[in-house]
Amino acid sequence: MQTSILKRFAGGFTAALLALALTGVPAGAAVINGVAYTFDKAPSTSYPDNDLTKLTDGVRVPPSSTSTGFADFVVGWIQNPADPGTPHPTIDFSLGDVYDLTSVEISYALWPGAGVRAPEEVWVSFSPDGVNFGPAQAYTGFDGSNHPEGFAVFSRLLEIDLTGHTASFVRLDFRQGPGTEWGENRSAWHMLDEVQFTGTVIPEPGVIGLVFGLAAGGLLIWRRRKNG
Ligand SMILES: [Ca+2]
Repeated sequence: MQTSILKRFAGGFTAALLALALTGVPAGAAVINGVAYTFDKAPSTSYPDNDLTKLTDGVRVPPSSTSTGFADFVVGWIQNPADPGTPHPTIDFSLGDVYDLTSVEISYALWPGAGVRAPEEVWVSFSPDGVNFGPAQAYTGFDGSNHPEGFAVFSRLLEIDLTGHTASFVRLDFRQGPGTEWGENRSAWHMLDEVQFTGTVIPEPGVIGLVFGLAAGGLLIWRRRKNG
């Protein structure tokens, strides 16, 4: 009986280690559902997000040779050519719980023929309360080049490693590239169609207490049965 419990425990532990080794993702890390978000600046009325659902509905731009229907999938902010430094959309995501984060996958929409290219970088910062955010870290790696098969509209993914960060709120602050000419990473627009976070929920102290309490209770019953 005792050996069988130990074996089962060792088996579970080995499986968790194996999952970590195979995927690089800690066992228990999963896509975070129910994420809500807000913008600091309203998107263009041509590419709005009135219900605040476009970035979390799991739907991305289907690659197409025409732009028909493109606006249904994307949220877009147009740059002011006279002041190309602004506006940069800043988006605050509320994860709904405290998470040990693994990654964020940003899907950015592209329509190179119409000046919709990639951001230059995104500044990522974290908060426990949605008010006080830590220092932002800049991430690059966006690719604003044309689609290899020549589609007019499509989207690309940038996955950012967030391991080591614990937060309930994450801020993404998009930035445009430097220079004076539009290019692959100097877009007339910032357009996004999906943002997905992955992480492991951190149980609240009350829940941890409950789990330990149940485990202790189980041990007590087992001992009583063994001795009885
Ligand atoms: Ca979407």
